[in-house]
Amino acid sequence: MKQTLNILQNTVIGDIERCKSLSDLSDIRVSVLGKNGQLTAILKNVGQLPPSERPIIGQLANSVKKSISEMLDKKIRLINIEEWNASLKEEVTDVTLPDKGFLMGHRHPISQTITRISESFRRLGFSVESGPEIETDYYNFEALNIPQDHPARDMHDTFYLKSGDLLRTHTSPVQIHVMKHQKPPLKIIVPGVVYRCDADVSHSPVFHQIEGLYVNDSVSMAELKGTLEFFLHDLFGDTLAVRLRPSYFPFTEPSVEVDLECPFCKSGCRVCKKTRWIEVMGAGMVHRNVFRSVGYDPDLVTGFAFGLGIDRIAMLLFNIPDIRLMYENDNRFLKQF
Ligand code: 2NM
Repeated sequence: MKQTLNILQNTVIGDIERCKSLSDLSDIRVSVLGKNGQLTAILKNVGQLPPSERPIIGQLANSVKKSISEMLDKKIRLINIEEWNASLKEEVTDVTLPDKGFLMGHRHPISQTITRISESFRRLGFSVESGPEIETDYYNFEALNIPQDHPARDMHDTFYLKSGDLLRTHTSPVQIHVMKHQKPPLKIIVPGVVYRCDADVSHSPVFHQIEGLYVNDSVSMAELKGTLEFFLHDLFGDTLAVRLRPSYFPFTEPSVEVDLECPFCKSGCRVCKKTRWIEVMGAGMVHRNVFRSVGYDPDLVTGFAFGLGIDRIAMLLFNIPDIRLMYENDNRFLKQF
């Protein structure tokens, strides 16, 4: 019996040493130490031995069991480490492989246009201001010399809120806020989003405006023309002519429409419809009533103001055919700019 145990121990230890996988090790454990295993059978039969041999064989069998079990555990740890090392070797990253590329964000053409226009006016000493998009009737209309039943209110297609407030239809209410809080001289531009209930190829219910305001003593129409000419030449190139035509706005008197010589025109131009001129902005000398509503004395201060649609300028600068493209946020569109 002693010999059987020694032979068993030696063969099993040899088997374990030669073993290459965890599943083979598991097979060995079952066939030796399992319920019907070889060593288990021997241990079961110790009771049948003559009483003098029982303790010796019993002890030997138990120590063989212990050493086989320890061998198995040791080998399992070894194989685990080997497998881990092999997988590490396999998973090594080849840093010389080309990358998959990554998607870049793009500044929206409207943001780019706002930056360019603001930079241009900053060079003339204008500072950039902003204000709320939800306004009262007073700031959006009343203070701008547009009384309750004025026909200009119809042109504005206003979105009204349940509260009685409204979504600003232009950024001029910001100029009212600024004038109410600061004394002249004042030189500001206000870029921002505005809302009108209107939508087609050239109108979006949400669009962008920049309005400008210069208030001082003895501001002249000539300064207005010089300022706008500088700005338009800066943006579109200084070979293009600028002309003013008489117009009407409730908040300015006199008022003008500003045209720029068509930058695209050679012949048969779609942009200017063969007129050679594109209407780019509105402007004028600030109305005395506007100064009165902000508490300025219209006999002491003068000023000019102007406004332009950023979306239209962006469409001209980047050659965009439909205003709605700019509000869909389709990356195929955005990444072109
Ligand atoms: C325009 C055209 C002309 C304008 C007037 C004012 C204010 F607040 F000073 F009265 N802000 N903006 C103005 C003047 C806006 O947009 C076409």
